[in-house]
Amino acid sequence: GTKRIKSALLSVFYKDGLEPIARQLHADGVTLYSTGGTQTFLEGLGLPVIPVESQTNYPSIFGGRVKTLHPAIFGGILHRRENEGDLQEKAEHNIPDIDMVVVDLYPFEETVASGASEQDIIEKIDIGGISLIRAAAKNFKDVLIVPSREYYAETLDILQAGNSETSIEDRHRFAGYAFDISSHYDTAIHGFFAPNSTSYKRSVRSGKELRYGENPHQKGWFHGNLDEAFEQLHGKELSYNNLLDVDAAAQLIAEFWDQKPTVAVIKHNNACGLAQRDDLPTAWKDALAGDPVSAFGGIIASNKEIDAKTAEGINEIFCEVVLAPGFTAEALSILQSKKNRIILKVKNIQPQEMIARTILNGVLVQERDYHTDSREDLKTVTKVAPTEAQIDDLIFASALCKNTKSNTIVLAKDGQLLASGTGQTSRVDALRQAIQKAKSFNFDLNGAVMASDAFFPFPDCVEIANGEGINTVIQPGGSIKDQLSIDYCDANGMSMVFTGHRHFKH
Ligand code: 93A
Repeated sequence: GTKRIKSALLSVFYKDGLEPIARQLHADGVTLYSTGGTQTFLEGLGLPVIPVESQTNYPSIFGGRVKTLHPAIFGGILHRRENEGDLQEKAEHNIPDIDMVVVDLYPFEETVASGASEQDIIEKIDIGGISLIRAAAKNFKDVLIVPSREYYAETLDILQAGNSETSIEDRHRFAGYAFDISSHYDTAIHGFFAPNSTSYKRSVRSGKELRYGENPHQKGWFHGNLDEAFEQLHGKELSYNNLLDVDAAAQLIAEFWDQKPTVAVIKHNNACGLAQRDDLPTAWKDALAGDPVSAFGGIIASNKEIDAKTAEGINEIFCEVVLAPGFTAEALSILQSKKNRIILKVKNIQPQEMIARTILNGVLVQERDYHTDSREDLKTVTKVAPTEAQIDDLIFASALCKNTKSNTIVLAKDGQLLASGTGQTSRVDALRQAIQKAKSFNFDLNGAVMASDAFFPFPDCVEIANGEGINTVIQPGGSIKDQLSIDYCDANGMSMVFTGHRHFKH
């Protein structure tokens, strides 16, 4: 529960920002312990400080390489406050209480980046500080660890709000920060010593082993935990490719989560069917109609509880995974008739904020594309404006574009995906693929809308679209030749809106 800090050890490399924390602790009657430089700094502020040496009965030795590394200090942090034996030993060995540790590590990465000599870099490998961080974090039940000056602001808020009282939630959260700092620090040191080492592979392999990777001759692992996202109600273990498709399906259906009944069919990470209807069985039927050939072996995602009628429809085809916020008892028993079919009940779709993928010898990281185009984003650039019904289709198609591999063109009408071009090397190819596909399933493209994940560099796409009776277009805009596409639309009675947001997905 809640604990009042009685004593704190402050040992920081950069002293800036420490003053308000030290003053607050002092005002709350907290005893301050400290190492050499930090002690001098605090004394300069007129605050009373006890040097760690007076607790260890040892001087700082070897040029500061050993200053806090002593049982009196680590015992003060690590003893279990509720353990009789620990308390007895603590008294026997005259070990002080240390309820809070503030560390700011030797700046290892900064020293490497400055081009310093190897010897200077080695001296900046913090040993005592990293140990203090790990010890205090391990004992978060009783100790608050502030592992870097990055966390001073949050620390000060907590101290001020509670007069140096902390909650178990605070201490647990800060322990998380601590291991984030310590693992990052050690990774940086490791990177300096062994830039091309294989331990990255070793840590990658510590994940959950899958049957295989993308192909049977490749091994595969999964890192993470899907329990927060789904409850698996039935079926075999998710494979590497299933996991990729489930990710794509979950993210796509999340775009329509609070809307009317929507069903998506995913194949190789792209939607091959998507429909929004007043009832779920019809949404399923019209999603399947988008491409009944590709749907074979696909992943089906629904934004509403699956009922018996929908389940019967799904049962007519072979599909690997069905995911939905729920299943009626009858629907579940229908879907379970296929032994291997994976049935996932969605608990909470919360994709990672950061997207990482490996390239060559490195890792690329980016923020997720959280922007879903809405009415407020749309700017009509043509003389003719889209109708309300067309705007609904434009937004629907644009959300699909965002979740489809680039280059992509999505053709939709009346809340139904007619066809898309996926992952093509040119936008014109994507459009041609979509048109050809829509026609092969007997869709009439007259009055359909066209969405593009990125701008049109030339007016060719609007020209081709017009030839098929597609008369409404959504795209980000931003090409130097935008005006050519706009002029063509105006000359042919087409409407076009710009969103201002590109949605590449490579
Ligand atoms: O050289 S160390 O690894 N040996 C230690 O025992 C030790 N204890 C704390 N460095 C150690 N520290 C680090 O000293 C802290 O992480 C902090 O960066 C720095 C604070 O030293 P001072 O208070 O003397 O400026």
